[in-house]
Amino acid sequence: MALRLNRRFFLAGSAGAVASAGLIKPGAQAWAQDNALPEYVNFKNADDFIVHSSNTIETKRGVIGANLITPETHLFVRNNISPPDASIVADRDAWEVSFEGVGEPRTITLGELKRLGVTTVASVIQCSGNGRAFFDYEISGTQWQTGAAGCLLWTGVPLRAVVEALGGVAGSPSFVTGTGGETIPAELDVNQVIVKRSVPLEELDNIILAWSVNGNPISLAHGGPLRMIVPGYTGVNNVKYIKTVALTEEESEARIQQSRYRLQPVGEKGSPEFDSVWKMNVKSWITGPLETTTSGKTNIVGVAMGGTTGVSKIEVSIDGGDNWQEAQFIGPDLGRFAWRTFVLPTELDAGSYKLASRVTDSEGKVQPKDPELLNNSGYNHNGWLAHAVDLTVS
Ligand SMILES: Nc1nc2c(c(=O)[nH]1)N[C@H]1C(S)=C(S)[C@@H](COP(=O)(O)O)O[C@H]1N2
Ligand SMILES: [Mo]
Repeated sequence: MALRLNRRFFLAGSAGAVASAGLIKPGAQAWAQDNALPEYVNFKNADDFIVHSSNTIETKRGVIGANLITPETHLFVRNNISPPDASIVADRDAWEVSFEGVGEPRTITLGELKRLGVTTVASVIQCSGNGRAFFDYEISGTQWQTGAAGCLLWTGVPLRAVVEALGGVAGSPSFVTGTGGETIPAELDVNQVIVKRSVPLEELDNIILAWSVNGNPISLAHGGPLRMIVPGYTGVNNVKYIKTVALTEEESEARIQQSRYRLQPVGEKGSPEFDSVWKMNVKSWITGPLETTTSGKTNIVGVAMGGTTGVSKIEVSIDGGDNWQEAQFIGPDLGRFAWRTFVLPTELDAGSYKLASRVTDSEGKVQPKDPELLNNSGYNHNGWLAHAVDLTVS
């Protein structure tokens, strides 16, 4: 089953396009077909993942279970371009980051950054395209289901502290623009492939430059030695291997900002006139049981998030949304950027069920039945119906 799906996704999806652009090495096709993991993520277990391509690796739905914190070993992987060489994590403290748009612009090593301040934030990292497979129209790009998301504890220096140490904000910028440290092959047009994302300046007090995740140095796969975390914003805004942080008047000129990750209507091309994919939205999904189980006592579990707000209520339906029961959040609330896990303890007789979940955020916003915004590239799907699970109990 997994093999068949992967093959279909590979043939129909983005991997082919990326391969033909020369961004992944030959052999990527083999990875996609036998579900083996590429070398740079060899600390993960292939059985936990759906390998769409060597740079596009989805966590299987059930793997998240009722776990509040996602270990790095279980986190999905997405690289728009091949990651840098592993040598960049050999001497982490020597990694250099340039700061621009501040009173005293300069380059700082990670070793020095570690002395400027430290904090920890629990934040969901979720690809903008998570749930793309659930739109009912055809969309090119990775057919992510639920597994391009995790919730992790990121530790690093608040960007505000760095800016203050460098003489404060210069001029009147509107954006924080972060650039990734990948080496771009000389034959490629830098603007077309560089990961250079801008987010509104109002995030200056939320952003951290993180060197550690869940208590360990961040792996190369997830952006080590240093990653810009923009809590509550979709994956692409959380730039890995952060090399330059600039406070800018304009949004990044790169294609990844100008025309990609835009919420244009179906059939239209992405451009700056449409909203950028920034804040995540209210969303939940069930992580178990999936497909089949035996009758008797069972825990229906899943994850629920507000995006940038807390959550206040979670409901579960076993009949496809006709009737709802209130479920319980599990464990501590790690703040508005984290997700919460939930459980509905129940007893199921043999039969067919359609399990759905619906979260309400702390401002009273209810997860919609259908995706909030139909858009050409299939971003931000948060509809509860398409995320429902068909379960057979025997
Ligand atoms: N430097 C850099 N940062 C990046 C990317 C990238 O290709 N290069 N991909 C982005 C995208 S699209 C996503 S979804 C997340 C994936 O993060 P993960 O691989 O740690 O799960 O990283 C984002 N940050
Ligand atoms: Mo992404």
